[in-house]
Amino acid sequence: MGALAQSAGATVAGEVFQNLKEVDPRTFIGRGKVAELRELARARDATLTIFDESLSPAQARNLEGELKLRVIDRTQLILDIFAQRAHSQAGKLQVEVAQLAYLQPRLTRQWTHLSRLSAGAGSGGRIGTRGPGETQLEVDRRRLAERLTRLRRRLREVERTRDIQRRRRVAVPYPSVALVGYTNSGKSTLMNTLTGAGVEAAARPFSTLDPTIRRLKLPGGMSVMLSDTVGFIHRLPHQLVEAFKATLEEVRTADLLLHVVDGSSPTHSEQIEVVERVLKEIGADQIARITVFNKADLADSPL
Ligand SMILES: Nc1nc2c(ncn2[C@@H]2O[C@H](COP(=O)(O)OP(=O)(O)OP(=O)(O)O)[C@@H](O)[C@H]2O)c(=O)[nH]1
Ligand SMILES: [Mg+2]
Repeated sequence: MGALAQSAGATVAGEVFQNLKEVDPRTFIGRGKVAELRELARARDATLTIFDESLSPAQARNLEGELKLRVIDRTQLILDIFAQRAHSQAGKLQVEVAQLAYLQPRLTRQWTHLSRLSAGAGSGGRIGTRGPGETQLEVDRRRLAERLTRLRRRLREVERTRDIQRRRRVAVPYPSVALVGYTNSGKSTLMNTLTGAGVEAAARPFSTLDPTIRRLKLPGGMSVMLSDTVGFIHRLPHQLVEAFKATLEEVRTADLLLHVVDGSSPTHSEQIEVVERVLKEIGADQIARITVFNKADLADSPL
């Protein structure tokens, strides 16, 4: 989690953990933890709180009130990283759709919350709470819905274009092989080593967002089309999976998957499970798969 926050550009001032038997519906963490967090944040001059969980809109609002700090959750953090990394037009489009889809229910509830407040207040209290403020939220909500519709339409066009390109490739009788795996496992490095594609590879999560496809001639003489795409992560926001459908289509339609595993990661078994879950979610779990244990040079014991 700290690594994820750092890769988004944050400096980690401190971390607080809590084992929860039961989630506090109001603030997610317990009352005592909220106080502890507030003290720590103050002592370390923190300017942002990131929760490694999904917060409901109300919980985020209540926490911001009590901590007097901006609060974001795991989904927002991942969306933010994706937004920073998106370069291509399609990539940016996909991220914005995911961001707006995340924001939509939050705007709605905030709006109902405010409208309830103003309706319940006495006539004096209503001054200034009616009219522009409320209308603005309605306007925001409508604009957001319109923009989301427009962007989803454009995204469908991207999907269509990629589909046409894919059909063209299918017409060329090369089997397709897709690299899949947890983020930062080394997919792009392998792609570059095998094909010299020159894809950016970096020691941070989600370096790759856009698919790259290259022809690869196997030692036996047969050629395949090798594709490198976005990596997966534990609890990948479903808004992202939905928005990245066009990108993940490369995986879904592959003849063979190379599942690249970071063999040096102490959590590689969990990462394998995460990847298998996402593959199932996108309907790619029936495709033949070869597991590639990577970073063997860093692993303590041979795998
Ligand atoms: N030591 C070692 N490092 C490796 C190996 N393969 C990749 N790396 C490093 O691991 C980091 C991540 O590699 P990438 O190829 O960008 O990983 P990726 O799976 O494409 O990651 P995303 O696109 O961000 O999901 C980079 O710093 C690579 O240099 C390896 O076999 N050994
Ligand atoms: Mg990559």
